[in-house]
Amino acid sequence: MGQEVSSEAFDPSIPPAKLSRRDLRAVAELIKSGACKNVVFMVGAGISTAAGIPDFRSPETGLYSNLARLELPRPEAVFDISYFREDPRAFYALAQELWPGKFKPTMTHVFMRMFADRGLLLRCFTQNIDTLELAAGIPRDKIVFAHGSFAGQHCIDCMEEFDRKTLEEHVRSGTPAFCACGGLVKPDITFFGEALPPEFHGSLHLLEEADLAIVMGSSLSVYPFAALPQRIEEGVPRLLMNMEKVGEIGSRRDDVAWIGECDDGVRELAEQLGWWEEMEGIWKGLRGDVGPEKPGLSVDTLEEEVARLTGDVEKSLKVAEEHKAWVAKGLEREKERRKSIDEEVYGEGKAADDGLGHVFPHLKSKQ
Ligand code: CNA
Repeated sequence: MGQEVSSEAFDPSIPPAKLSRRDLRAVAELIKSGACKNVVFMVGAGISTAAGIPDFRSPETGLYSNLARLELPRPEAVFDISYFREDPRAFYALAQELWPGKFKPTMTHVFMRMFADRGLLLRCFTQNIDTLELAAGIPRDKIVFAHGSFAGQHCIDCMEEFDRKTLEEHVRSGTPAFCACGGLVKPDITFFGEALPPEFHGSLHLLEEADLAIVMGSSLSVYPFAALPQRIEEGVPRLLMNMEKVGEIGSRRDDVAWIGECDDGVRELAEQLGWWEEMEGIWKGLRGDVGPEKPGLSVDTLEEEVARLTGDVEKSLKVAEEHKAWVAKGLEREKERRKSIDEEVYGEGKAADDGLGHVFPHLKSKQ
């Protein structure tokens, strides 16, 4: 079970203004009073760990620590557009594991849907790419996929839309898909080195309209998303439900920081709101007969997958010699492109620090 913690930056003797206390029960009371009609959620990988999808940064179980054992120059490379151009195989291995339909929404996803069902959800800003928000029944127009998602797919060169079924077949067979122009195809997930989708920037103004903000399952370490809680107006209650204290939530009078598993936190809140029975019913209905929770992505599975993909890709490149030539040419082009960006950013003859996010420094992780 979780616990409320106060922030060192805030004098806990100062009473809250909107909330009766700084705890979950007080947040539930506020919602029940009818004062919250424009609720904003800001969520990250931690809300999907209970579904079996590892987050990035949890020690041992996180995706980065798993990927670190694969032959990547660095774990983040799996989401780096420059690396993808050079070698798409690791990403395709991951895509096969994360392809929508394999995982079921968690209690936390259903909790957010309960707000949508009641007309109280202003927006759910998610960093996740697993589309479990949609699977939970949250309407598409209430979700902002801040880092893109598997919901669309395009060529990374000519940006032409690619046929979904064909990409799905490629992902399933583990063979990178190429567009008619020769460019690689990837799902519309925003990689390091790419601009965030327009829907992210176009929705930021909504944060100012929020009358309650709930942050769940994020390390708040990837910018610009990490700065969203600061855009909530002063005086509007903000609730953090996370395994660890993150960001600056706890620094304002009406901040509540609850540390624990978000599924436990939402259950507690739902019980206090009188939503629990309905919520559990929806959750069970969505799970259907899926049986026991799918285990998380194992390192072995990923390693086997990358090994298999290596074989498959080589086979398919043998059959399609022009693809091989294209990959070699693309590599050369990419090296040239990186070199000229490095020179532009760091001066002639100077290399980039780590090749991550230097094209769009604001996307670079703090870690
Ligand atoms: P992160 O940096 O991995 O942080 C996750 C946070 O959630 C950490 O603070 C954890 O302590 C916390 N956490 C983990 N499990 C739970 C839990 N059950 N209850 C409460 N808190 C928990 O992930 P962020 O989302 O902050 O980082 C942004 C990246 C992660 C985005 O670009 C995503 O695309 C990317 N990502 C997404 C997925 C997904 O779609 N499910 C999976 C892995 C990474």
